[in-house]
Amino acid sequence: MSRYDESKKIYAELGVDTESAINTLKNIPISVHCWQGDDVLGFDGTDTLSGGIQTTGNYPGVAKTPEQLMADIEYAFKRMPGKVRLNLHASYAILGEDKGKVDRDQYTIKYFLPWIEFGKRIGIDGIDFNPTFFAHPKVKDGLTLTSPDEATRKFWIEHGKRSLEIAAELGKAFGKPCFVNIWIPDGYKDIPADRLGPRIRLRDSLDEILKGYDKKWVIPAVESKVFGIGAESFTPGSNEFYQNYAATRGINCLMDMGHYHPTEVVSEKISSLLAFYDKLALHVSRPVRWDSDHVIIFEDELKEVAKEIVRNDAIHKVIIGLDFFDASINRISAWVTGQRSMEKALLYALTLPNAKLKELQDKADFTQLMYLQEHAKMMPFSDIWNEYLLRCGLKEDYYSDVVSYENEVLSKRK
Ligand code: RNT
Ligand code: ZN
Repeated sequence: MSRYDESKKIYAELGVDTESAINTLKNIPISVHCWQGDDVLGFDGTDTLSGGIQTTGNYPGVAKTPEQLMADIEYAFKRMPGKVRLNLHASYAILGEDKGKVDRDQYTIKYFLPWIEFGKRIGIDGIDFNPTFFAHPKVKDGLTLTSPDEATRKFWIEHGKRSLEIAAELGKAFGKPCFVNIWIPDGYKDIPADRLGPRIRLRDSLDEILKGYDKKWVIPAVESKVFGIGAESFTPGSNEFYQNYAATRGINCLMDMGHYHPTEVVSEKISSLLAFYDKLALHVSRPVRWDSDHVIIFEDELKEVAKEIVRNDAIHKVIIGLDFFDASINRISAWVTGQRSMEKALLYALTLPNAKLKELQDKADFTQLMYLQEHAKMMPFSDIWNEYLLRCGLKEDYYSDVVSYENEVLSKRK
């Protein structure tokens, strides 16, 4: 009997069907961000990241052209189990001869057609999209949609509109709605004199952007944040602001795991939103002491997030997007490690005796609840994980491939 067959029996004794766990996981889409591959720089002009976010490290082999990034994505995605989508930022526009002639307020689907072609060729589930409100000369005094300067606001509103138009085309191209996340870097380093003004401008700018978007093909969300580097004292797009905005406008909230106070956790927030929204979105990330966007690993908070998605029957309600960027290690490895960690966490949650645990809570049998939760941690989970990889045509070792790609491709880049 194989290790999997034996473990399957051990799980069955606990009331867990590993076959159904594996089959469910295969169909949960994970939106994988393109920006791990090039340290969030994009192709539309900038060579330095700004907007309060930062990559650290200078591991060799960073992708510098669309061709390189596509090659890296293809290599990484081939080693990711399950259903994968590609998450693009507007700054990844492939402008060709229009470079330097068109700005972000004029982008159209034309500049993303190579991405559609690429996505279809490598067989992904679809493309998600983000307007890029950072790392651009038109960010004035650190502000975009909240700027008191009308021309600045107008430019970024137009960029938001163009992004929703592009998203609709991306949705149509893959026959599945395109998820669009709006995050702006706006904020103040020191104590502001006016907190309401920026928030009113943000509300009104968003209303403009969202006027008449294609509801069939676009799923918009807003991402809050507590602070950014250089914008420590005030963030107009706070949690309260966006939760109220999304609720009153019929759109969605996106929660990034690095965007709350250090003792707050996103796993604790998911159910509160599920009580009021049909959908919610996540940026799965790993903050270490601050919003550091470390590569996600198979640790407790990630497991807790996965449990919330699985236990609350929210697999079709929670849009899972990854958001981390580490420039200090091999970027292909960072991508695959992160995506596999998300998959592991979901499989882990799917193989817990969830119904039994809930029953114990409802019966107030907290002694047995603690016992069973601890017992579950000792189950032969790795056998189920290996079987899942096998059925996806993969193996646990992706490191050897990472090393050969580094030797053959990455190390030859200048
Ligand atoms: C920044 C936000 C945002 C970005 C990406 C690149 O703090 O998390 O989501 O990381 O859009
Ligand atoms: Zn994020």
